[in-house]
Parts: sequence; structure tokens; C-alpha cells
Amino acid sequence: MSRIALITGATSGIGHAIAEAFAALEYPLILCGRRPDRLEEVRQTLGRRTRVHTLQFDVRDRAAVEQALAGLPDDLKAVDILVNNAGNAHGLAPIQEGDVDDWDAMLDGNVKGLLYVTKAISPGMVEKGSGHIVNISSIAGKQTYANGTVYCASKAAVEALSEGMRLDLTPYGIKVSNVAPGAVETEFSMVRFKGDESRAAKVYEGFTPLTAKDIADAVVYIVTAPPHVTISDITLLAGAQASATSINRK
Ligand code: NDP
Ligand code: 8X3
Repeated sequence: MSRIALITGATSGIGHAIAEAFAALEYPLILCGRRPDRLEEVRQTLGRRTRVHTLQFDVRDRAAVEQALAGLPDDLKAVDILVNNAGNAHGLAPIQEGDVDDWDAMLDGNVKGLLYVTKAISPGMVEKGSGHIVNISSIAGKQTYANGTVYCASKAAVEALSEGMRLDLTPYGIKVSNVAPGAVETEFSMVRFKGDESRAAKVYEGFTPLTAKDIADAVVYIVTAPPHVTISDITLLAGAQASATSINRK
């Protein structure tokens, strides 16, 4: 069955891998992000396999989110699958040294951005009595680690939002799934460390991290489960990882 899927943060990492996996299923795709060159690249590449519509907006910008999603072409308005993936960590510092701009970026993007997009899309799902929302949380939403307090808090909020959204939306035939990855090698650490390649590389040293495709494979499993099955919450850790902070490095 061909379902319309909207993915935020589809210009790199996990969101891009989910877009690739959904393109292989020939789902019509609405792919979102801020970087226009990346959006164009993904439109051209995945456009060979399925219909791709791209939207450029910052999820923190409420008016931009509303305007972009209200302007979807009529035949793409009835979104069946929403993947709330856009987000990042910014900085790694104890609370007393944290940068307030980093905190704003994480709370506005990872939490409020997810809400703005959900607010624009979920009423259509309620109206048609079906849909699936997949929220990309993190192991950091389940286990708080030192120096990551605000990122962890933003992802703990995603965990609560997934739970609450499931309570609110299940009566309308809408599934809500929460996906909590551990260490996945993407652009995540480059963003967290503001382009410091050596710091970013150290995060994945001495073990085999998850790939974005590993997470996409789980998301495919989640959205293709039969109607009587909801995968409510799934945590994926790297093979060498036992918790957010315990990684067996060689
Ligand atoms: P990447 O940095 O590779 O991808 C982040 C994506 O989010 C990009 O497509 C980026 O697009 C988009 N994005 C970020 N901020 C905004 C914004 N304000 N507005 C619109 N789009 C935005 O990292 P990942 O793929 O790893 O991250 C994806 C999600 O997975 C995030 O929510 C992250 O917290 C979560 N996660 C990541 C883990 C990891 O170890 N990598 C583990 C657990 C969870 P653009 O810059 O073009 O806007
Ligand atoms: C990303 C995983 O453990 O670096 O959410 O916070 S972690």
C-alpha cells in the first residue's frame, strides 16, 4: 500500500536513511530540512524511485512550519506517516557552563519543532481516522548523562510527548511510535561539537556504532507492522553499548 510520508530532517543521517528506505517502498515523500542544496540532492536521487516533494523550513520557526505545511499540494496533504526526526544536540557542558543559545536550539528544535509539525499534520490524520507518527527520541531521553543535561531533557520531553500523543490519538486510529537510538554515526557529533572533526570522531572510536540505516530498518518494521500491532517504543543500542554512557571500546 502506498502511503504518503513526511520526514523532518531528511537532509542527512537518520532522516535521510529513512527517506531512502521509504523510497524503496515507493511511498510518496515529503522531505524537509533547512539546507537547500541537500534537499535538491535528495529530491533528485530519490526522485528516481518515487515522488519526492521537498520543503525547506526551520522547525523552530512556527510561522514557517505552518506556511510550508499549509502549502502542500492537494494530493500530498493527506499525510499517512509523519516521522518527527529533525533535531540535534548542541554542545556538551555542565549546566553551569552551558550556552543558553545551545539550550534554545535544542529545546526549540527537538521539542517545540516536533510539536509545531505535529500540530500541522495530526488534525488531517484525525479527520481520516488513520495515520502513524514516529518520533525519533534517544537513549538520552531515557538516561540522563553528565554534560548532556539539556539535550537529555529535550529527549525526555520527546518520550513524554510520544506517550501522551499515543493516549490522545489512538482513539482516532493513529499509531504513535517512539524510537530511541543509542550511538549512531551521522553528522550528529559534528553538529554537537560545532564542526570540530577530531572531537566528533572520538565519539565513535574503538567500537562499531549504529548506522542510520540500522535505525531506518527499525522504522520500516514499525510502519509496516500489521494494523493490529503498534510498536510503541523501541530502543536500539550499538552492539558494544550497554547504556547511554557505557560503551565497550577496544
Ligand atoms: P544529523 O545531524 O545527521 O541530522 C539532523 C537532521 O535534522 C538534518 O537533516 C538537519 O537538517 C535536521 N535539522 C536539525 N535541526 C533542524 C531545524 N532546526 N529545523 C529543521 N531541520 C533541522 O543527525 P542524526 O541523523 O543523528 O539526528 C536525527 C535525529 O536522531 C535527531 O533528533 C537526533 O537527536 C536523533 N538521535 C541521534 C542519535 C545519534 O547518535 N546520531 C542517537 C539518538 C537520537 P538541516 O541541517 O538541513 O536543517
Ligand atoms: C544521541 C545519542 O547518547 O549521544 O541522542 O545522546 S547520545
